[in-house]
Amino acid sequence: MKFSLFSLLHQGLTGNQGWQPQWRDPAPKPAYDVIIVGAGGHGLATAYYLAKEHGIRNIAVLEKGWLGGGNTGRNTTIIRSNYLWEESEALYEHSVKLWETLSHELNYNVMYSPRGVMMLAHSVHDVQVTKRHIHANRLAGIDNEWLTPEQAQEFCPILNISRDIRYPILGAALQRRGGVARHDAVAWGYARGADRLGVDIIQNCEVTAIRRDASGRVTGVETSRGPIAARKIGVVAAGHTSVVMGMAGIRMPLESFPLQALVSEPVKPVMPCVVMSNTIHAYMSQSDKGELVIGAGTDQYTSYSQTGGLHISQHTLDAICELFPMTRRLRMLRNWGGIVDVTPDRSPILGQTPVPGLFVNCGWGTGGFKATPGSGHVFAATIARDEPHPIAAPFTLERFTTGRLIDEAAAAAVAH
Ligand code: FAD
Ligand code: PYC
Repeated sequence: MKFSLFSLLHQGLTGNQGWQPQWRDPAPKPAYDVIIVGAGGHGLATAYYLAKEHGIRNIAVLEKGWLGGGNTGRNTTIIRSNYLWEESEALYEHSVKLWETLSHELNYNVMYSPRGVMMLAHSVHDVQVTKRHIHANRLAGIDNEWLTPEQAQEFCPILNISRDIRYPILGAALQRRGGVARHDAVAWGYARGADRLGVDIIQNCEVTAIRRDASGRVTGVETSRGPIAARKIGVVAAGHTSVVMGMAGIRMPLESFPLQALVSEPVKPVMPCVVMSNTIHAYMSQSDKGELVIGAGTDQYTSYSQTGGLHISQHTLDAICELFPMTRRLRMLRNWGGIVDVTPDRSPILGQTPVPGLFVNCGWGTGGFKATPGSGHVFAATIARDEPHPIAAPFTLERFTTGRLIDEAAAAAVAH
């Protein structure tokens, strides 16, 4: 694969939708040890760690579109580990720790910026739930602290803490180690690292069927570029997991929803941190280019449309103008959507499946960008060893039959 450092993909947050850098994809080999379906951050990170930490280098990452053109290139890049349950704390904190050294690991600046993520409380219920998360996090050694409205405004001076607004701010949780990163750099950093270790990344190659032998074990895939054999297959196709897993006869406990975001015209630095409000369906940060990066809740209806309903963005902008009155005169530059696949408990599914040789990594819903390094790291170990990595073990598909769910609806922090 050839590309220049500056010919990064530009989609969603970075604009110029559909523009692609020029390079030559390798021709698919007849057989691979592992095929990863989906060249988003999670698929690329999985391939990178398989090659780097497990010595498996005969890998293909198959992508129906272009590298990082799915949710990885469309998200608002919030990183944090302030989840409620121990299982999730372990998974997301593993990821935050990897973020802290990722630029060095990949020798590529992913622009991880731990500028603090503040989550607002607007009702008594919000205050109770938020404080419960803070206590749980602190017990697990994860930083999270309660701020009064005045302290919240001190941390983010453009925040409106007037008591007269529709949803007054009663306080906030602050995770100082939370922050943002540059999404396309993450995709390209992992792609470049995997490519150097011998991984084939093949774009415009849609997986259309999963092949199995008489015993039921996977033997490869059919693609828009012909059949490709493989001993193991990892499906990492966010938003479309049900479609791909259906090819192996597995019905997934997932629903796909559009999730939207938008950016303003660039302005001088006004927003020093990330602020999220689940209750009024809006969150905001500022990119290094100066654009205010604004996100909404999910659409109410399932859909594979990468646009979403305009009324959702309208509602979000109403909320943003109330929370940050100085934004009222700003123009919006672009909006876009991605398709997120959501599980009943809002936690991901990570691990083996009933089909021998078939692995799945999905269900990150509105919150998988932050998990990219950790998810790839533990999923690679699971594929390589044919047993769940200890951090991934609670997130298997079986929890939907055993009932051992990991309910992170509140920690998702994005309205569903
Ligand atoms: P993707 O990047 O979507 O990669 C999956 C790939 O699979 C795609 O490129 C797709 O083309 C490919 N694929 C699908 N079907 C096939 C097939 N049949 N054959 C071959 N390839 C196939 N998370 C956060 O943590 N913080 C945030 O601030 C945040 N904000 C978000 C804002 C928006 C607007 C959206 C949409 C999502 C947001 N998320 C956020 C969620 C996050 O983006 C995702 O959870 C994460 O990026 C998923 O990464 P992935 O690599 O699994 O998926
Ligand atoms: O999971 O932190 C998150 C998030 C923020 C915006 C979308 N998802």
